[in-house]
Amino acid sequence: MSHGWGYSTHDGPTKWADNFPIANGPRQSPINIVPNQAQYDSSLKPLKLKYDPATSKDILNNGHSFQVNFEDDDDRTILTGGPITGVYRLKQFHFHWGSSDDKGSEHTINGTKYPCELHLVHWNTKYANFGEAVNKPDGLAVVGIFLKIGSANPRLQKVIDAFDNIKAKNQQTTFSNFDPKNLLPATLHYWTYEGSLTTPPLLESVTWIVLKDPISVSPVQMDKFRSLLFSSDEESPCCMMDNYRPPQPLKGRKVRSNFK
Ligand code: E5Z
Ligand code: ZN
Repeated sequence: MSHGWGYSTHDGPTKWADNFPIANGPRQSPINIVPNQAQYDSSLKPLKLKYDPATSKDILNNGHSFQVNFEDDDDRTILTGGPITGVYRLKQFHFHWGSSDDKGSEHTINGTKYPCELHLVHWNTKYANFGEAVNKPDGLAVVGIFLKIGSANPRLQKVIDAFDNIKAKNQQTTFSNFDPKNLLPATLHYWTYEGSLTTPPLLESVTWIVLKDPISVSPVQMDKFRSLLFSSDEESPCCMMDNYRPPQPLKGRKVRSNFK
């Protein structure tokens, strides 16, 4: 793995520790969640998401996934409550998915994978900016949402319709007036634990908030995710899929839930 990292045999998750030794650290993500071993915690607050669609900025193929970026220079789009203290601003959201609909999520439930997982990435405003927060133990809060195969999700269509313009690595286009609140399931029951980024540099800075209820996505919509490319326009085309890290050892951490 001489340059960068990816999801192939030569540069994938089993190789990441060569360049990022924290890959074997005490609080790595994702994990397998065993609901029967999670502890209900009545002191956990409801999640509060205050999202302003005017803060959505652009959509980018970063060569590992695609992400929608948000203006994060004020408190228009924030996460509070849940397991966190203070105010966390939304920086971006992105997805992880498989080469077929029987795999693709990062977190698993009792060893079972969903076809796709959405990550809403927020940073703690006790730090000056995302870059300052990203390596702090309480720096980030990521809300993870599973996607399950079902009817086509009209709330994903605007994202999918942008794929024509970001097919290859490093392509970017404006993405305005999108409300990520529309991507949340109806109920916000969650599991929470202390973890890490699931991609290099695998920093142990994430309070994970994994929602119990999935949102829907159709097989045709999932196929459109797989039409994106890992590769740049200068390289031979390589479809973006299986861009997930497998579950990592729990190492004595506790998983809590806000529901029984
Ligand atoms: N999949 S995820 O939600 O866990 C996630 C969320 C955000 C990132 C990665 C995965 C992310 N990556 C870039 C990290 C970064 O933001 O900017 N790091 C820069 C500082 C650094 C090496 C420190 N680089 N050491
Ligand atoms: Zn992610």
